Amino acid sequence: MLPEYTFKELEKNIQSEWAEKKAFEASEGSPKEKFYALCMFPYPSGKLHMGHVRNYAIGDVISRFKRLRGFNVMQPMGWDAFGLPAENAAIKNNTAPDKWTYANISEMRNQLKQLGLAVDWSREIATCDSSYYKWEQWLFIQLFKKGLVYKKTSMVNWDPVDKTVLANEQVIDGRGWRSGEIVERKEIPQYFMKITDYAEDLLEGLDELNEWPEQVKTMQRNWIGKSVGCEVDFTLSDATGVIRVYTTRPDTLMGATYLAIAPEHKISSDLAKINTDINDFIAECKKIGVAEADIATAEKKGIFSGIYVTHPLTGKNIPVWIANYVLISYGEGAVMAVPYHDVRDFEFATKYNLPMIEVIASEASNDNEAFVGDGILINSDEFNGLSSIEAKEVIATKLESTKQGRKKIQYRLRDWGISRQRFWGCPIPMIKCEKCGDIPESEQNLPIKLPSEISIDASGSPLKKLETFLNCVCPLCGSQATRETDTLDTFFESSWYFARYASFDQDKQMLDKRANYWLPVDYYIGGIEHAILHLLYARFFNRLLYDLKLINTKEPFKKLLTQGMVLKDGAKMSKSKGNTVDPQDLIDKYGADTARLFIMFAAPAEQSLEWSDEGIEGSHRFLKRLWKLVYEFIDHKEEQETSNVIEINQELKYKLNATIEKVTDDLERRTSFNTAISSIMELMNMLTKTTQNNTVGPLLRKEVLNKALILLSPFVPHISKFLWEKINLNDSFEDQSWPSVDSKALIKDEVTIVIQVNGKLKANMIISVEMSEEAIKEAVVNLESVAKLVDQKKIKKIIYVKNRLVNIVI
Ligand code: ANZ
Ligand code: ZN
Repeated sequence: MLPEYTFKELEKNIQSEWAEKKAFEASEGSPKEKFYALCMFPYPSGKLHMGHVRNYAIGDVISRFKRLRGFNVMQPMGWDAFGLPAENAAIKNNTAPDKWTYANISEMRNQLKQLGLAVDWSREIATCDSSYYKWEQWLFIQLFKKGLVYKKTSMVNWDPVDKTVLANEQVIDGRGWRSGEIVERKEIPQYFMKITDYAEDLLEGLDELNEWPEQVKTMQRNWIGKSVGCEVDFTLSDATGVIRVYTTRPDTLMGATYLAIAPEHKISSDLAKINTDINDFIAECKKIGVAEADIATAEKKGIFSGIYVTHPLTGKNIPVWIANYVLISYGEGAVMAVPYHDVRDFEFATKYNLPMIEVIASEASNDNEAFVGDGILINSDEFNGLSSIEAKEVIATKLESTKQGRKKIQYRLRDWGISRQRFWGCPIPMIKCEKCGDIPESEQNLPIKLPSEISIDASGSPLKKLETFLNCVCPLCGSQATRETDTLDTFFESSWYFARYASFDQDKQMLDKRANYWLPVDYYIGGIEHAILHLLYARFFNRLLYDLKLINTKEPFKKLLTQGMVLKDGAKMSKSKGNTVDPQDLIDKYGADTARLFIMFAAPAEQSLEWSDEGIEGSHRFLKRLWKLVYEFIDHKEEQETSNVIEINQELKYKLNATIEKVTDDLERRTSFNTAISSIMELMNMLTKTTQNNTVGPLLRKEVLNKALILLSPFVPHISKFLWEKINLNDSFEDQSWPSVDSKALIKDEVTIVIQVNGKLKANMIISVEMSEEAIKEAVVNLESVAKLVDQKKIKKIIYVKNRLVNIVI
């Protein structure tokens, strides 16, 4: 009798067994090669969503596959637990952010466990735990001492009603999310990390990441934005100083007819003090906002500054304009304008009637638009006739020799502002002393703990009012001092958690030698939305840790997979669209194995996945058929084992081994999970058929079932283990390894060849691979269907392509 597939009870029992056996705890002492599989850790919002399920299902398939392949696998899990949503929820529900967060963590942990992930839960970390953030406070201090963390003033969003700083996400259409009031800009001192020191290394490192998607590497390259050019000094005509510009086109220097400087340039602000027109113009520019995209699309506007500079090569005077299209934050905040060859300068010069000189000859050039390409220099005196490439070199060298310029490499990447004026984050371990200034807390006082169970309201961080937190003693002079109340950007925590999993219980130092054993992460899986910031910061931190000699590899993630989105009715599944499917409902109704199978089968991992109820049903049906197939075998096992059906079905044996080969390649090299699953499904179909028409013996039947269950187990671990152990009563599934291919079985004894007459297909014939060419040709011409068509005497020649075709030419 066929027992029911009671997935709920079955999955629960198996999960308890894994927990009892500590089946997935990783150790460093194994003689096996290590494999570190990691999924981006979740923010504990309280409930798992389908995107999480997809992410963790993929990671789990990879880690289980690698375990079966004989690797010493570590797959850890933790919580990216600081951040704004906890603060907002705390304000809304009148609770403390830590309570809210820890309650969510325990709920989500339960849900994750129901998915049956092969996770080493003993290594779980939560970034809001002081045993974790103690070490980033320690790191902050080391970096501060090395000058890699520094303080400068910078702009924030200020809500004038709630009197608090707002995060960018809290500014909606220019207004505060709670007050609805127009947000103001305010300059306050903040801490920055010198990621720009690592720009070149972060760029070069990308070339070695050959297991990363090209798309992600391109996004990182663009973000770093390297440009090779030259800075040029233009002397003020009253000789009181210079204006330095950055250009990537020194070859066009003879075409520079004016300079354009940013409204925020020092010279602009100095002039604003004595000239009201300039002052008004600058005030107007500030309204556009500081986003580069806004500046690029805004109408070009400017005002003549009244001052002139001397052209370094011609000695002529050229005017200086203040222009809204020049960014203060890039290069020198000043541009040498070459209207004939630059789109923005052309638009500006046309509007304000400024002169243009054509200096790069081209057939394509005309007077209605800028010609921005390379070419041969004209109107450039001694440089005439040089190509742009030559002229870049020659002019730069000339400027260097007269000390009026120098070659320079420029990056778009800016230093990373890490201060947040929020409560629910890692306290910045700095102290403000009236005598000594900003100094780091002494290391033995770490961690600086965030006070717990503090309720918060909308009026900003409660740390500013908490005497017990604020008051401290200056570690340098011993006088009364106050603590920094800003906390760290939560990207700080997620930039090194992958290393901490290896040294999760180390309380004497940040990382120990176990980090060197496990790092780099061999396989990292997460959403494409983290392609730039998280992955760049993590690569940056990894280099900082490398330079502090805490780890000995530079890159954190060897292979990267960015999974696609989960869609429903063509739109991204999201709370705001109200089209979510709750993973919990799915698990309750069909079990984790069905959910995992559907998610892995419905689409290639990197593409978006369209939700489908029929797809879920289909996956569930497949598991029920598998269940039946195994029980039918078990029920008749004894009679089969004593029967004398001994025929070996060559075709099934071939299919089994071809499937093993395909699934292995799909998982190992192609990262193609859905095709792996469909080939196992085909194998199961063939087994069903051969069983029904009684053309498979018991030994092969058992072999196919056993091996297919192992192939399926990374996807559907519960049912696979359960059924496998039903077949092999005295063995444990956890001791099994991935099946290897019997290459002999992949040599087909018989092949089908096609038969052509004058190149046209006429028939098929099955031949034994051992038949000689002569014998095949003879058999073909004697074939009834061929004999009807061809008079043997008229045959001119017979062409034979081995194991493929016979072509009769008449
Ligand atoms: C003269 C010139 C002539 C330029 C020409 C271009 C074409 P990338 O490649 O992105 O690095 N530039 C420099 N600083 C700027 C700033 N703060 N705001 C706006 N534009 C600025 O861009 C470098 C080019 O952008 C520089 O080369 C400069 O214009 C402009 F036919 O200098 B060029
Ligand atoms: Zn002091």
